[in-house]
Amino acid sequence: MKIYFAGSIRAGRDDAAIYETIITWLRSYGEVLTEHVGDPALSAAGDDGPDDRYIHDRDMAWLASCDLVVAEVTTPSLGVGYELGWATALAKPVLCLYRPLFGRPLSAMIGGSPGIQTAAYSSMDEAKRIMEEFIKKDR
Ligand code: 6IA
Repeated sequence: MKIYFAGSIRAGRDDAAIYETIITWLRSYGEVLTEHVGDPALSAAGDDGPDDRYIHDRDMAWLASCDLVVAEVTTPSLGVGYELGWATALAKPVLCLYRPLFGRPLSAMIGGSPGIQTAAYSSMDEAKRIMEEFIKKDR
């Protein structure tokens, strides 16, 4: 199974350690195409490819080829929102995990999308339970 994980990069790396934990867990279910998103060495100012066009085209090809998408959206990111829009247009199964934080409600375009399953979590154990249920769901 090919899994596309999405999380904030240029929008801020505060949750990079959480992305890394999720990616490590997802690896026991399949190939995570976007492992670099959880790389603690990747900073919001760093670079990971020759240029933005390369990154965009490579990520879009991965998105088109994946079996499902898992996103951590607590840190709102333009890039993740763009990926989620495309993922729903491509009819991919999509799970969005977020930690409810005071004063920062989830975007209505994510929470209201019929193509996206959203789930709030407050611990990694809870996030793992939600992901397991999502991955094992009959489609
Ligand atoms: O707008 P953001 O940068 O927060 O968007 C993050 C999302 O876009 C992630 O889910 C990635 O899949 C994708 N993305 C954005 N930048 C990159 C990247 N390198 N490499 C791979 N995927 C990316 C750019 C590094 C950057 C710090 C210059």
